[in-house]
Amino acid sequence: MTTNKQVALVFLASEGGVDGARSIYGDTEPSALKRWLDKGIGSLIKRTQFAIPPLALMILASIEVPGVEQTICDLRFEEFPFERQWDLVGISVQTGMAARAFELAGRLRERGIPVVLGGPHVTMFPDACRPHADCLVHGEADDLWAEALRDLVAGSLRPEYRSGTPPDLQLHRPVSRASLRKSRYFTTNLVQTGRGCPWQCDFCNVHVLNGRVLRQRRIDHLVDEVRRFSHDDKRIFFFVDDSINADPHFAQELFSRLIPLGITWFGQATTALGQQPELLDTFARSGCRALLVGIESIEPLSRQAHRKTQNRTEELAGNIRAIRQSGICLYGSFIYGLDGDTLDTPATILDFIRETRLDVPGINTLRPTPGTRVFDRLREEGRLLFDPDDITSFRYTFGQEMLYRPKNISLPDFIESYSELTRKVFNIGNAVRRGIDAPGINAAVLFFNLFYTHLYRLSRNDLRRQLETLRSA
Ligand code: B12
Ligand code: SF4
Repeated sequence: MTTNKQVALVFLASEGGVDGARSIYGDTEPSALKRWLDKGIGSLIKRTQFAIPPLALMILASIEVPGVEQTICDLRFEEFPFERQWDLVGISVQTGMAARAFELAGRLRERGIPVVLGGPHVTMFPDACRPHADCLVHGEADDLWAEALRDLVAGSLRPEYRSGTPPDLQLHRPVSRASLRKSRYFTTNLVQTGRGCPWQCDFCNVHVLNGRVLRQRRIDHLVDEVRRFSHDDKRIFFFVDDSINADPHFAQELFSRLIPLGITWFGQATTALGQQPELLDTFARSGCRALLVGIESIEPLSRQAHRKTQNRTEELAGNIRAIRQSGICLYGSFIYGLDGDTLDTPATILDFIRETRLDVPGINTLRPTPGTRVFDRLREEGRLLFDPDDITSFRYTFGQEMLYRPKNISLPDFIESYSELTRKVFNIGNAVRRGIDAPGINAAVLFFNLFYTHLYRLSRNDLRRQLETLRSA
Protein backbone atom coordinates (compact mmCIF):
# COMPACT_ATOMS: atom_id res chain seq x y z
CA MET A 1 0.00 0.00 0.00
CA THR A 2 1.37 3.45 -0.86
CA THR A 3 0.77 6.18 1.68
CA ASN A 4 0.43 9.86 0.91
CA LYS A 5 3.46 12.09 1.32
CA GLN A 6 2.92 14.16 4.46
CA VAL A 7 3.73 17.84 3.95
CA ALA A 8 3.63 20.44 6.72
CA LEU A 9 3.28 24.15 5.91
CA VAL A 10 4.57 26.31 8.73
CA PHE A 11 3.72 29.87 9.74
CA LEU A 12 5.86 31.34 12.50
CA ALA A 13 5.01 33.76 15.28
CA SER A 14 6.83 37.07 15.22
CA GLU A 15 8.71 38.20 18.28
CA GLY A 16 6.44 41.14 18.89
CA GLY A 17 4.42 43.48 16.75
CA VAL A 18 0.90 42.40 15.99
CA ASP A 19 1.51 39.00 17.55
CA GLY A 20 1.63 40.80 20.89
CA ALA A 21 4.16 43.09 22.47
CA ARG A 22 7.52 41.72 23.48
CA SER A 23 8.12 41.20 27.17
CA ILE A 24 8.29 44.46 29.05
CA TYR A 25 10.46 43.09 31.81
CA GLY A 26 13.86 43.15 30.17
CA ASP A 27 16.39 41.14 32.13
CA THR A 28 14.48 41.30 35.40
CA GLU A 29 12.40 38.30 36.43
CA PRO A 30 8.73 39.37 36.58
CA SER A 31 6.41 38.23 39.34
CA ALA A 32 4.08 35.30 38.62
CA LEU A 33 1.12 37.70 38.57
CA LYS A 34 2.79 39.96 35.99
CA ARG A 35 3.74 36.97 33.86
CA TRP A 36 0.19 35.68 33.99
CA LEU A 37 -1.23 39.10 33.09
CA ASP A 38 1.26 39.53 30.22
CA LYS A 39 0.44 36.09 28.83
CA GLY A 40 -3.30 36.66 29.20
CA ILE A 41 -3.20 40.03 27.45
CA GLY A 42 -0.94 38.59 24.74
CA SER A 43 -3.36 35.80 23.94
CA LEU A 44 -6.31 38.20 24.04
CA ILE A 45 -4.51 40.41 21.51
CA LYS A 46 -4.00 37.39 19.28
CA ARG A 47 -7.61 36.31 19.49
CA THR A 48 -9.24 39.66 19.04
CA GLN A 49 -7.03 41.67 16.76
CA PHE A 50 -4.96 39.94 14.21
CA ALA A 51 -5.54 36.23 14.62
CA ILE A 52 -6.10 35.55 10.98
CA PRO A 53 -4.71 32.56 9.16
CA PRO A 54 -1.84 32.99 6.70
CA LEU A 55 -3.47 33.32 3.28
CA ALA A 56 -0.25 32.24 1.56
CA LEU A 57 -0.41 28.85 3.26
CA MET A 58 -4.16 28.52 2.69
CA ILE A 59 -3.44 28.99 -1.02
CA LEU A 60 -0.59 26.47 -1.05
CA ALA A 61 -2.54 23.92 1.00
CA SER A 62 -5.41 24.18 -1.50
CA ILE A 63 -3.22 22.84 -4.29
CA GLU A 64 -4.18 19.24 -4.81
CA VAL A 65 -1.52 16.85 -6.03
CA PRO A 66 -2.29 13.11 -6.02
CA GLY A 67 -0.24 11.32 -3.37
CA VAL A 68 0.21 14.40 -1.15
CA GLU A 69 -1.53 15.44 2.06
CA GLN A 70 -0.86 18.93 3.38
CA THR A 71 -1.26 20.25 6.93
CA ILE A 72 -0.94 23.87 8.08
CA CYS A 73 1.00 24.33 11.35
CA ASP A 74 0.44 27.81 12.74
CA LEU A 75 3.15 28.18 15.36
CA ARG A 76 1.37 31.20 16.86
CA PHE A 77 -0.94 28.58 18.41
CA GLU A 78 0.99 25.31 18.61
CA GLU A 79 4.45 23.79 18.87
CA PHE A 80 5.77 22.13 15.74
CA PRO A 81 4.57 18.47 15.86
CA PHE A 82 7.98 16.80 15.67
CA GLU A 83 6.41 13.51 16.79
CA ARG A 84 4.63 13.06 13.44
CA GLN A 85 6.26 11.65 10.31
CA TRP A 86 6.91 14.37 7.71
CA ASP A 87 8.15 13.90 4.16
CA LEU A 88 8.60 17.62 3.60
CA VAL A 89 8.22 20.79 5.64
CA GLY A 90 7.63 24.15 3.92
CA ILE A 91 8.26 27.27 5.99
CA SER A 92 6.95 30.72 5.13
CA VAL A 93 9.76 33.16 5.83
CA GLN A 94 9.21 36.84 6.55
CA THR A 95 12.26 38.91 7.36
CA GLY A 96 11.39 39.50 11.00
CA MET A 97 11.09 35.76 11.56
CA ALA A 98 13.95 34.59 9.36
CA ALA A 99 16.21 33.66 12.29
CA ARG A 100 13.44 31.52 13.79
CA ALA A 101 12.73 29.96 10.41
CA PHE A 102 16.39 28.99 9.99
CA GLU A 103 16.51 27.56 13.48
CA LEU A 104 13.45 25.39 12.87
CA ALA A 105 14.80 24.35 9.47
CA GLY A 106 18.05 23.28 11.16
CA ARG A 107 16.22 21.16 13.74
CA LEU A 108 14.14 19.46 11.03
CA ARG A 109 17.09 18.78 8.79
CA GLU A 110 19.02 17.26 11.71
CA ARG A 111 16.19 14.73 11.89
CA GLY A 112 16.50 14.06 8.17
CA ILE A 113 13.32 15.93 7.19
CA PRO A 114 13.74 17.94 3.97
CA VAL A 115 12.88 21.63 4.27
CA VAL A 116 11.54 24.05 1.66
CA LEU A 117 11.75 27.77 2.32
CA GLY A 118 9.46 30.28 0.55
CA GLY A 119 7.90 33.68 1.17
CA PRO A 120 9.02 37.34 1.08
CA HIS A 121 12.45 36.88 2.70
CA VAL A 122 13.37 34.07 0.30
CA THR A 123 12.24 36.14 -2.67
CA MET A 124 14.47 39.03 -1.60
CA PHE A 125 17.44 37.21 -0.07
CA PRO A 126 17.76 33.75 -1.64
CA ASP A 127 21.52 33.60 -1.01
CA ALA A 128 21.07 34.05 2.73
CA CYS A 129 18.35 31.37 2.79
CA ARG A 130 20.05 28.74 0.61
CA PRO A 131 22.30 27.21 3.31
CA HIS A 132 19.26 26.59 5.53
CA ALA A 133 17.11 24.64 3.10
CA ASP A 134 16.99 21.63 0.81
CA CYS A 135 14.86 23.62 -1.57
CA LEU A 136 14.01 27.28 -2.19
CA VAL A 137 10.89 28.59 -3.89
CA HIS A 138 11.38 32.11 -5.24
CA GLY A 139 8.47 34.54 -5.52
CA GLU A 140 4.79 33.78 -5.83
CA ALA A 141 4.41 30.04 -5.52
CA ASP A 142 0.88 29.38 -6.84
CA ASP A 143 2.23 27.33 -9.77
CA LEU A 144 5.69 26.47 -8.47
CA TRP A 145 4.37 24.69 -5.38
CA ALA A 146 2.34 22.26 -7.50
CA GLU A 147 5.51 21.52 -9.45
CA ALA A 148 7.53 20.95 -6.26
CA LEU A 149 4.87 18.62 -4.83
CA ARG A 150 4.73 16.59 -8.02
CA ASP A 151 8.52 16.30 -7.94
CA LEU A 152 8.35 15.22 -4.29
CA VAL A 153 6.02 12.37 -5.22
CA ALA A 154 8.32 11.41 -8.08
CA GLY A 155 11.33 11.49 -5.72
CA SER A 156 12.98 14.29 -7.70
CA LEU A 157 12.58 17.46 -5.63
CA ARG A 158 14.85 20.14 -7.10
CA PRO A 159 16.96 22.53 -5.01
CA GLU A 160 15.32 25.66 -6.50
CA TYR A 161 12.02 26.57 -8.10
CA ARG A 162 11.69 29.89 -9.83
CA SER A 163 9.67 31.27 -12.72
CA GLY A 164 10.35 34.18 -15.07
CA THR A 165 6.75 35.34 -14.93
CA PRO A 166 4.34 35.66 -12.01
CA PRO A 167 1.39 33.26 -11.89
CA ASP A 168 -1.66 34.09 -13.97
CA LEU A 169 -4.20 35.27 -11.41
CA GLN A 170 -7.02 35.03 -13.98
CA LEU A 171 -6.96 31.23 -13.63
CA HIS A 172 -9.51 29.75 -11.28
CA ARG A 173 -7.69 28.65 -8.13
CA PRO A 174 -10.31 27.99 -5.46
CA VAL A 175 -8.93 28.49 -1.95
CA SER A 176 -9.85 25.75 0.50
CA ARG A 177 -9.87 26.13 4.27
CA ALA A 178 -10.04 22.42 5.01
CA SER A 179 -6.63 22.37 6.70
CA LEU A 180 -7.43 25.22 9.13
CA ARG A 181 -8.69 25.02 12.68
CA LYS A 182 -11.31 27.74 12.26
CA SER A 183 -12.02 28.30 15.95
CA ARG A 184 -8.48 29.60 16.49
CA TYR A 185 -9.03 32.61 14.36
CA PHE A 186 -10.89 35.86 14.59
CA THR A 187 -12.06 35.14 11.02
CA THR A 188 -11.00 32.81 8.22
CA ASN A 189 -12.65 34.90 5.51
CA LEU A 190 -9.47 36.16 3.84
CA VAL A 191 -9.60 37.19 0.21
CA GLN A 192 -7.00 38.76 -2.05
CA THR A 193 -8.37 40.39 -5.20
CA GLY A 194 -5.04 41.19 -6.84
CA ARG A 195 -1.29 41.64 -6.38
CA GLY A 196 1.31 44.26 -7.18
CA CYS A 197 1.45 47.95 -6.35
CA PRO A 198 1.99 50.83 -8.76
CA TRP A 199 3.51 53.09 -6.06
CA GLN A 200 6.98 52.92 -4.60
CA CYS A 201 7.01 54.16 -1.01
CA ASP A 202 10.64 53.76 0.01
CA PHE A 203 9.90 51.95 3.30
CA CYS A 204 7.87 49.20 1.61
CA ASN A 205 8.82 46.27 -0.57
CA VAL A 206 5.49 45.14 -1.96
CA HIS A 207 6.41 46.58 -5.35
CA VAL A 208 9.60 44.47 -5.22
CA LEU A 209 7.83 41.29 -4.06
CA ASN A 210 4.77 41.44 -6.29
CA GLY A 211 5.79 43.85 -9.02
CA ARG A 212 4.64 47.34 -9.98
CA VAL A 213 1.77 46.28 -12.20
CA LEU A 214 -1.54 45.58 -10.53
CA ARG A 215 -2.63 42.04 -11.48
CA GLN A 216 -6.21 41.17 -10.69
CA ARG A 217 -8.25 38.03 -10.26
CA ARG A 218 -11.50 37.59 -12.18
CA ILE A 219 -14.51 39.18 -10.59
CA ASP A 220 -16.63 36.04 -11.15
CA HIS A 221 -14.07 33.96 -9.27
CA LEU A 222 -13.96 36.46 -6.43
CA VAL A 223 -17.74 36.62 -6.06
CA ASP A 224 -17.88 32.79 -6.00
CA GLU A 225 -15.15 32.69 -3.36
CA VAL A 226 -16.92 35.19 -1.12
CA ARG A 227 -20.22 33.32 -1.51
CA ARG A 228 -18.58 29.97 -0.72
CA PHE A 229 -16.63 31.31 2.27
CA SER A 230 -19.66 33.06 3.75
CA HIS A 231 -21.58 29.78 3.82
CA ASP A 232 -19.40 28.18 6.46
CA ASP A 233 -17.93 31.18 8.30
CA LYS A 234 -20.33 34.03 8.98
CA ARG A 235 -17.64 36.30 10.40
CA ILE A 236 -16.20 39.45 8.91
CA PHE A 237 -14.19 39.35 5.64
CA PHE A 238 -10.69 40.77 5.33
CA PHE A 239 -9.59 41.83 1.85
CA VAL A 240 -5.82 41.65 2.29
CA ASP A 241 -4.96 43.78 -0.79
CA ASP A 242 -2.59 46.61 0.00
CA SER A 243 -4.94 49.17 -1.62
CA ILE A 244 -8.40 47.82 -2.29
CA ASN A 245 -9.28 51.01 -4.22
CA ALA A 246 -6.08 51.05 -6.32
CA ASP A 247 -8.21 50.35 -9.42
CA PRO A 248 -11.51 52.15 -8.68
CA HIS A 249 -13.36 50.67 -11.69
CA PHE A 250 -12.47 47.11 -10.74
CA ALA A 251 -13.38 47.76 -7.09
CA GLN A 252 -16.65 49.40 -8.10
CA GLU A 253 -17.71 46.37 -10.12
CA LEU A 254 -16.57 43.83 -7.57
CA PHE A 255 -18.14 45.41 -4.51
CA SER A 256 -21.40 46.25 -6.32
CA ARG A 257 -21.71 42.53 -7.00
CA LEU A 258 -21.02 41.73 -3.36
CA ILE A 259 -23.85 43.96 -2.06
CA PRO A 260 -26.53 41.21 -2.36
CA LEU A 261 -24.35 38.78 -0.37
CA GLY A 262 -24.81 40.84 2.80
CA ILE A 263 -21.30 40.36 4.20
CA THR A 264 -19.38 42.74 6.46
CA TRP A 265 -15.77 43.45 5.61
CA PHE A 266 -12.65 45.44 6.31
CA GLY A 267 -9.56 46.11 4.21
CA GLN A 268 -6.75 48.49 3.38
CA ALA A 269 -7.22 51.53 1.15
CA THR A 270 -5.72 54.85 0.20
CA THR A 271 -7.43 57.98 1.49
CA ALA A 272 -8.14 58.89 -2.17
CA LEU A 273 -11.34 56.94 -1.51
CA GLY A 274 -12.69 60.14 0.04
CA GLN A 275 -12.63 61.64 -3.46
CA GLN A 276 -14.28 58.61 -5.07
CA PRO A 277 -17.91 59.19 -3.94
CA GLU A 278 -19.51 56.42 -6.01
CA LEU A 279 -17.00 53.83 -4.82
CA LEU A 280 -17.26 55.05 -1.23
CA ASP A 281 -21.02 54.57 -1.35
CA THR A 282 -20.58 51.09 -2.84
CA PHE A 283 -18.06 50.15 -0.15
CA ALA A 284 -20.46 51.26 2.57
CA ARG A 285 -23.41 49.42 0.99
CA SER A 286 -21.41 46.23 0.45
CA GLY A 287 -20.71 45.99 4.18
CA CYS A 288 -17.39 47.78 4.63
CA ARG A 289 -17.03 48.56 8.33
CA ALA A 290 -13.42 49.66 8.66
CA LEU A 291 -10.41 50.49 6.53
CA LEU A 292 -6.75 50.79 7.33
CA VAL A 293 -5.24 53.80 5.59
CA GLY A 294 -1.52 54.53 5.49
CA ILE A 295 -1.37 58.26 6.18
CA GLU A 296 2.31 57.90 7.12
CA SER A 297 3.02 61.61 7.23
CA ILE A 298 1.38 64.97 6.99
CA GLU A 299 4.71 66.75 6.55
CA PRO A 300 5.07 67.43 2.80
CA LEU A 301 8.87 67.19 3.10
CA SER A 302 8.64 63.74 4.67
CA ARG A 303 6.17 62.51 2.08
CA GLN A 304 8.53 63.66 -0.65
CA ALA A 305 11.61 62.19 1.03
CA HIS A 306 9.95 58.77 1.31
CA ARG A 307 8.14 58.80 -2.05
CA LYS A 308 4.67 58.72 -0.54
CA THR A 309 3.06 60.34 -3.54
CA GLN A 310 -0.33 58.73 -4.01
CA ASN A 311 -2.30 61.32 -2.06
CA ARG A 312 -1.64 64.96 -1.20
CA THR A 313 -1.29 66.40 2.31
CA GLU A 314 -3.88 69.10 1.75
CA GLU A 315 -6.48 66.52 0.67
CA LEU A 316 -5.94 64.08 3.53
CA ALA A 317 -8.20 65.62 6.19
CA GLY A 318 -11.14 66.17 3.80
CA ASN A 319 -10.84 62.61 2.52
CA ILE A 320 -10.82 61.15 6.00
CA ARG A 321 -13.91 63.15 6.97
CA ALA A 322 -15.74 61.97 3.84
CA ILE A 323 -14.93 58.31 4.51
CA ARG A 324 -16.03 58.51 8.14
CA GLN A 325 -19.24 60.28 7.13
CA SER A 326 -20.17 57.26 5.04
CA GLY A 327 -20.15 55.18 8.24
CA ILE A 328 -16.76 53.52 7.68
CA CYS A 329 -14.29 53.61 10.60
CA LEU A 330 -10.69 54.45 9.90
CA TYR A 331 -7.48 53.08 11.30
CA GLY A 332 -4.96 55.72 10.25
CA SER A 333 -1.34 54.72 10.39
CA PHE A 334 1.36 57.41 10.87
CA ILE A 335 5.13 57.17 10.94
CA TYR A 336 6.91 59.72 13.12
CA GLY A 337 10.65 60.14 12.58
CA LEU A 338 10.73 60.45 8.79
CA ASP A 339 13.33 62.60 7.08
CA GLY A 340 11.25 65.79 6.92
CA ASP A 341 10.05 65.51 10.55
CA THR A 342 11.11 67.87 13.32
CA LEU A 343 10.22 68.23 16.98
CA ASP A 344 7.17 70.21 15.83
CA THR A 345 5.74 67.19 13.99
CA PRO A 346 4.04 65.57 17.05
CA ALA A 347 1.91 68.69 17.60
CA THR A 348 0.82 68.59 13.95
CA ILE A 349 -0.06 64.90 14.23
CA LEU A 350 -2.05 65.54 17.41
CA ASP A 351 -4.00 68.39 15.79
CA PHE A 352 -4.66 66.25 12.74
CA ILE A 353 -6.01 63.36 14.82
CA ARG A 354 -8.25 65.70 16.82
CA GLU A 355 -9.47 67.53 13.76
CA THR A 356 -10.26 64.44 11.66
CA ARG A 357 -11.48 62.38 14.66
CA LEU A 358 -9.62 59.34 13.40
CA ASP A 359 -11.08 56.27 15.08
CA VAL A 360 -7.88 54.34 15.68
CA PRO A 361 -4.60 56.15 15.15
CA GLY A 362 -1.45 54.06 14.80
CA ILE A 363 1.69 56.01 15.68
CA ASN A 364 4.66 54.04 14.40
CA THR A 365 8.35 54.64 14.16
CA LEU A 366 10.04 53.78 10.89
CA ARG A 367 11.06 50.09 10.71
CA PRO A 368 13.74 50.02 8.01
CA THR A 369 13.31 46.57 6.48
CA PRO A 370 16.19 44.97 4.61
CA GLY A 371 15.38 45.01 0.90
CA THR A 372 13.73 48.43 0.97
CA ARG A 373 15.18 51.63 -0.45
CA VAL A 374 15.06 53.34 2.90
CA PHE A 375 17.10 50.54 4.48
CA ASP A 376 19.85 50.92 1.87
CA ARG A 377 19.85 54.69 2.21
CA LEU A 378 20.04 54.65 6.02
CA ARG A 379 22.85 52.12 5.83
CA GLU A 380 24.78 54.30 3.37
CA GLU A 381 24.22 57.35 5.58
CA GLY A 382 25.47 55.38 8.62
CA ARG A 383 22.19 55.96 10.46
CA LEU A 384 21.27 52.37 11.31
CA LEU A 385 21.69 51.59 15.00
CA PHE A 386 22.24 47.86 14.45
CA ASP A 387 24.49 45.69 12.34
CA PRO A 388 22.77 45.73 8.92
CA ASP A 389 23.98 42.19 8.21
CA ASP A 390 22.42 40.76 11.36
CA ILE A 391 18.85 39.82 10.42
CA THR A 392 17.90 39.31 14.05
CA SER A 393 18.39 43.05 14.58
CA PHE A 394 15.46 44.04 12.47
CA ARG A 395 12.66 43.20 14.81
CA TYR A 396 9.21 44.26 13.78
CA THR A 397 8.21 45.29 17.21
CA PHE A 398 5.36 47.53 18.09
CA GLY A 399 6.82 51.05 18.22
CA GLN A 400 9.49 49.66 20.47
CA GLU A 401 13.21 50.34 20.27
CA MET A 402 14.52 52.73 17.63
CA LEU A 403 16.45 51.08 14.82
CA TYR A 404 17.95 54.20 13.22
CA ARG A 405 18.87 57.84 13.88
CA PRO A 406 16.25 60.35 12.71
CA LYS A 407 17.60 62.96 10.34
CA ASN A 408 16.70 66.22 12.08
CA ILE A 409 16.21 65.16 15.70
CA SER A 410 18.73 63.73 18.16
CA LEU A 411 17.92 60.19 19.25
CA PRO A 412 17.25 61.05 22.93
CA ASP A 413 15.03 64.00 21.96
CA PHE A 414 13.20 61.83 19.47
CA ILE A 415 12.52 59.07 22.00
CA GLU A 416 11.21 61.59 24.51
CA SER A 417 8.98 63.35 22.03
CA TYR A 418 7.68 60.08 20.54
CA SER A 419 6.85 58.78 24.01
CA GLU A 420 5.10 62.03 24.86
CA LEU A 421 3.11 61.82 21.63
CA THR A 422 1.88 58.26 22.25
CA ARG A 423 1.02 59.21 25.85
CA LYS A 424 -1.17 62.05 24.60
CA VAL A 425 -2.82 60.01 21.82
CA PHE A 426 -3.47 56.84 23.82
CA ASN A 427 -5.08 57.07 27.21
CA ILE A 428 -8.28 55.72 28.65
CA GLY A 429 -10.14 59.03 28.19
CA ASN A 430 -9.31 59.18 24.48
CA ALA A 431 -10.13 55.48 24.04
CA VAL A 432 -13.62 55.97 25.48
CA ARG A 433 -14.18 59.16 23.49
CA ARG A 434 -13.14 57.50 20.22
CA GLY A 435 -15.31 54.48 21.00
CA ILE A 436 -18.36 56.72 21.46
CA ASP A 437 -17.49 58.95 18.51
CA ALA A 438 -16.88 56.17 15.96
CA PRO A 439 -19.26 56.07 13.00
CA GLY A 440 -19.86 52.31 13.56
CA ILE A 441 -18.48 49.20 15.31
CA ASN A 442 -18.12 51.34 18.46
CA ALA A 443 -17.23 48.46 20.77
CA ALA A 444 -14.42 47.31 18.47
CA VAL A 445 -13.04 50.85 18.23
CA LEU A 446 -13.09 51.17 22.01
CA PHE A 447 -11.42 47.79 22.37
CA PHE A 448 -8.66 48.62 19.88
CA ASN A 449 -7.94 51.94 21.55
CA LEU A 450 -7.75 50.31 24.97
CA PHE A 451 -5.32 47.71 23.64
CA TYR A 452 -3.24 50.40 22.06
CA THR A 453 -3.20 52.29 25.34
CA HIS A 454 -1.66 49.15 26.83
CA LEU A 455 0.68 48.40 23.93
CA TYR A 456 2.05 51.93 23.70
CA ARG A 457 2.77 51.83 27.42
CA LEU A 458 4.93 48.77 26.72
CA SER A 459 6.53 50.64 23.83
CA ARG A 460 7.41 53.55 26.14
CA ASN A 461 8.98 51.13 28.63
CA ASP A 462 11.21 49.68 25.93
CA LEU A 463 12.17 53.09 24.63
CA ARG A 464 12.96 54.31 28.15
CA ARG A 465 15.31 51.36 28.59
CA GLN A 466 16.96 52.16 25.25
CA LEU A 467 17.38 55.78 26.33
CA GLU A 468 18.96 54.74 29.64
CA THR A 469 21.39 52.49 27.77
CA LEU A 470 22.26 55.30 25.37
CA ARG A 471 22.82 57.75 28.18
CA SER A 472 25.00 55.36 30.16
CA ALA A 473 27.13 54.48 27.10
C1 B12 B 1 -2.31 40.36 5.71
C2 B12 B 1 -0.91 40.70 6.17
C3 B12 B 1 -0.62 40.49 7.49
C4 B12 B 1 -1.59 39.84 8.45
C5 B12 B 1 -1.55 38.31 8.28
C6 B12 B 1 -0.18 37.70 8.31
C7 B12 B 1 0.10 36.93 7.06
N1 B12 B 1 1.35 36.96 6.63
O1 B12 B 1 -0.74 36.28 6.47
C8 B12 B 1 -1.10 40.33 9.82
C9 B12 B 1 -1.85 41.59 10.16
C10 B12 B 1 -1.21 39.33 10.98
C11 B12 B 1 0.35 40.65 9.46
C12 B12 B 1 1.32 40.71 10.38
C13 B12 B 1 2.60 41.06 10.09
N2 B12 B 1 3.09 41.48 8.90
CO1 B12 B 1 2.09 41.47 7.30
N3 B12 B 1 1.24 41.57 5.65
C14 B12 B 1 0.05 41.22 5.28
C15 B12 B 1 -0.12 41.54 3.79
C16 B12 B 1 -0.87 42.87 3.66
C17 B12 B 1 -0.81 40.47 2.98
C18 B12 B 1 -0.22 39.06 3.22
C19 B12 B 1 -0.89 38.10 2.31
O2 B12 B 1 -1.80 37.41 2.70
N4 B12 B 1 -0.46 38.08 1.04
C20 B12 B 1 -1.00 37.21 0.04
C21 B12 B 1 -0.12 35.99 -0.15
C22 B12 B 1 -0.74 35.07 -1.18
O3 B12 B 1 1.14 36.44 -0.63
P1 B12 B 1 2.49 36.04 0.13
O4 B12 B 1 2.26 36.04 1.58
O5 B12 B 1 3.59 36.84 -0.40
O6 B12 B 1 2.70 34.52 -0.33
C23 B12 B 1 3.14 34.12 -1.62
C24 B12 B 1 4.67 33.98 -1.72
O7 B12 B 1 5.38 34.82 -0.83
C25 B12 B 1 4.95 32.52 -1.50
N5 B12 B 1 5.07 31.98 -0.15
C26 B12 B 1 4.73 32.52 1.03
N6 B12 B 1 4.99 31.65 2.03
C27 B12 B 1 5.48 30.52 1.47
C28 B12 B 1 5.89 29.32 2.05
C29 B12 B 1 6.36 28.31 1.22
C30 B12 B 1 6.78 26.99 1.81
C31 B12 B 1 6.42 28.51 -0.19
C32 B12 B 1 6.89 27.42 -1.07
C33 B12 B 1 6.02 29.72 -0.75
C34 B12 B 1 5.54 30.72 0.08
O8 B12 B 1 3.82 31.92 -2.12
C35 B12 B 1 2.64 32.68 -1.80
C36 B12 B 1 1.64 32.52 -2.90
O9 B12 B 1 2.10 33.04 -4.10
C37 B12 B 1 1.38 41.65 3.32
C38 B12 B 1 1.61 42.53 2.10
C39 B12 B 1 1.56 41.70 0.85
N7 B12 B 1 1.27 42.37 -0.22
O10 B12 B 1 1.77 40.50 0.79
C40 B12 B 1 2.06 42.13 4.59
C41 B12 B 1 3.49 41.67 4.85
C42 B12 B 1 3.62 40.21 4.51
N8 B12 B 1 3.62 41.84 6.30
C43 B12 B 1 4.78 42.23 6.67
C44 B12 B 1 5.16 42.45 8.03
C45 B12 B 1 6.47 43.17 8.25
C46 B12 B 1 4.33 42.02 9.07
C47 B12 B 1 4.61 42.09 10.57
C48 B12 B 1 6.01 41.72 10.95
C49 B12 B 1 4.15 43.48 11.01
C50 B12 B 1 4.42 43.83 12.49
N9 B12 B 1 5.03 44.97 12.69
O11 B12 B 1 4.14 43.09 13.36
C51 B12 B 1 3.64 41.05 11.13
C52 B12 B 1 4.25 39.65 11.21
C53 B12 B 1 3.30 38.65 11.84
C54 B12 B 1 3.60 37.26 11.38
N10 B12 B 1 3.72 36.33 12.31
O12 B12 B 1 3.78 37.04 10.19
C55 B12 B 1 5.70 42.48 5.49
C56 B12 B 1 6.76 41.38 5.35
C57 B12 B 1 8.04 41.96 4.79
C58 B12 B 1 9.15 40.97 4.84
N11 B12 B 1 10.24 41.40 4.34
O13 B12 B 1 9.08 39.89 5.30
C59 B12 B 1 4.67 42.56 4.29
C60 B12 B 1 5.19 42.08 2.94
C61 B12 B 1 4.21 44.04 4.20
C62 B12 B 1 5.31 45.00 3.76
N12 B12 B 1 5.07 45.79 2.79
O14 B12 B 1 6.38 45.11 4.27
N13 B12 B 1 0.51 40.85 8.13
S1 SF4 C 1 3.13 51.25 1.31
FE1 SF4 C 1 1.27 50.63 0.20
S2 SF4 C 1 1.16 52.13 -1.50
FE2 SF4 C 1 3.27 52.25 -0.73
S3 SF4 C 1 4.43 50.79 -2.05
FE3 SF4 C 1 3.75 49.66 -0.21
S4 SF4 C 1 1.84 48.66 -0.79
FE4 SF4 C 1 2.25 50.30 -2.29
